[in-house]
Amino acid sequence: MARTVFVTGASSGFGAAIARHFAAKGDRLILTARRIERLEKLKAELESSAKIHLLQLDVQDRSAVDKAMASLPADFAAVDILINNAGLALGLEPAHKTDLDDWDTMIDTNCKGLVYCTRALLPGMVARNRGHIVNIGSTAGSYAYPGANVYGATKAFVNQFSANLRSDLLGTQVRVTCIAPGMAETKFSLVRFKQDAGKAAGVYAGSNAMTASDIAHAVMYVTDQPSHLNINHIEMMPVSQASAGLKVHRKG
Ligand code: NDP
Ligand code: 8X3
Repeated sequence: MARTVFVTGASSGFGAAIARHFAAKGDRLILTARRIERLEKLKAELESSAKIHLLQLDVQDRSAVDKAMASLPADFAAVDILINNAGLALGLEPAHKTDLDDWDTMIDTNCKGLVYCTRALLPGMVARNRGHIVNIGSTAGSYAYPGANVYGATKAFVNQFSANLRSDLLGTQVRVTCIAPGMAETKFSLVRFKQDAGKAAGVYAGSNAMTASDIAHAVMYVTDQPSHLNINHIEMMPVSQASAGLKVHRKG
């Protein structure tokens, strides 16, 4: 049976790949992001295989999130799967040199936006006793690296919020999964380095990084499990990436 899937940040990267994978199964999709023209292109690509509803949505805007959910057409209103994917990193400077506005934006998007979307759709899932929330975290939420300061902290929030949701939802059939990828080649670094294409390309050069489709495969795996089974957490990295030990700064 076709599922109704709500994807945040569907205009690029993981979100667009996730949309393609669900569309290939014939699921109904609500695709959201700020850049509506990109969503329109994706809809044109996918609408031969899936029913698609687009919403221009900035997840940082709490009242816009509430209005968007209330505006869903009847055949899209009973959301089965929420993919909380919209997010970003801004900057890689040490904490004492960062732009505080960048920190605000990351917290407002990666934490508050994710919470707003979850809170808006969760009551319906609980009432129907059916649903799945898939949160896109990051290895940056578990492993510290220089310049990850607030970005990593927002993803640690995603990880713990996911675990805490499971506690609250015990006794219901609503599932929660956190998928925490390491380095994957998308527009992520272009956004982080504020459109500096050279710097962004340098992140992935020679790394054989993961692709957006790799992450979409993981999303399909967790959402295709039989209904008695909850995959709590998936951490995934390219083989070329690993946490490689603590560093010591020595005098002299
Ligand atoms: P992209 O930059 O390619 O895509 C990010 C998506 O998030 C875009 O669709 C963008 O849409 C959307 N977005 C950003 N801000 C907002 C907002 N305020 N409201 C609504 N949508 C928003 O990056 P990725 O696909 O790589 O990133 C997707 C998620 O994966 C993020 O949460 C990121 O932190 C996480 N991640 C990425 C990794 C990587 O290495 N690429 C690794 C681990 C996690 P628009 O600008 O049109 O609004
Ligand atoms: C993105 C992965 O390693 O760039 O969340 O922080 S990393």
